[in-house]
Amino acid sequence: MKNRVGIIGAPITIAQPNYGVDLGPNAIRYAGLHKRLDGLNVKYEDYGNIDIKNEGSNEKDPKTNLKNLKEVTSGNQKIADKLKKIKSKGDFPLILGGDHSIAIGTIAGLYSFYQELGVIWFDAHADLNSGETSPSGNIHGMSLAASLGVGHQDLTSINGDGPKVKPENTVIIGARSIDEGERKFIKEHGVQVYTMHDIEKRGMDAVIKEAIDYLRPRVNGVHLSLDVDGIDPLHTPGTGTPVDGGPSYRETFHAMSTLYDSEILTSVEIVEVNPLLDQRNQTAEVATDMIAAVFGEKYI
Ligand code: NNH
Ligand code: MN
Ligand code: MN
Ligand code: MN
Repeated sequence: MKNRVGIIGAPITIAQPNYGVDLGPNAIRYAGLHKRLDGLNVKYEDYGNIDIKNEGSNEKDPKTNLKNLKEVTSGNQKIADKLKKIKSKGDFPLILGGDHSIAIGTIAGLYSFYQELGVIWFDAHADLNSGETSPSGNIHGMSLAASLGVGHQDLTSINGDGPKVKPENTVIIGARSIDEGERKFIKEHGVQVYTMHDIEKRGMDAVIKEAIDYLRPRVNGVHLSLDVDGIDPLHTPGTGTPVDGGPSYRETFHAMSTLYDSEILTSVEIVEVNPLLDQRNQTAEVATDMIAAVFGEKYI
């Protein structure tokens, strides 16, 4: 990584029901993020946390089936603006969530710099719901759809109307909890999805290499959006919607390490670390290990 890394905390919590995910950025810092980057000789600037107001009614709006739309929109607007600022300085963005709705803001901000942005969405979920399909009304389950231009207009028009990323430039890895409407979305829009079935059958090494080879000729930048619930909850229990049967610590570390070697990434975000649901900050520690791997940490 030749550029300086620009670290931003993005503590949105009200796009999902559990409080505490706003503490994720600091939990990752306490787990030793700066030291790890120092150890790798990675230069960075930590811009601290964006000031987010996490106050909403937490009620589903009967018209839209969305919770806290206004507040989630304004928080993501701030994130998009901040992204544009640090990208203009030439920084490599590293965004610490916060719930996964923050991807709407980061990807919208990145769109100003990459019209052919590739996205690697590492997650137990597909986050391809909208008000029409969501079983929960939680916007963190809609962030990839919104970035693809599908969903409420307020969410799809941050930093300009319409899609910020194309379905054919989007790869989901680790999915194992996909809602009915999301299945339809995947079929209709042709998003590339590697479920746990593919990982089990072919191995993480083959899957991550195929994802890299698929994206490389198509895009001019790649954003990694790493939802810690993508990792098996044996390793990352401190997250709001854990799903059993995910990639192990080892498989995930290997995927991150392979992404580093590929030199394909232009931004990284890690989301859904919730220290209030955790044991001794272990989820933030695993998150920090994965960040270290993606910035070049090796076993030897
Ligand atoms: N699919 C469910 C929903 O839309 C759960 C989403 N939860 C997540 N996504 N943590 O990554 O409500
Ligand atoms: Mn997610
Ligand atoms: Mn998830
Ligand atoms: Mn450790």
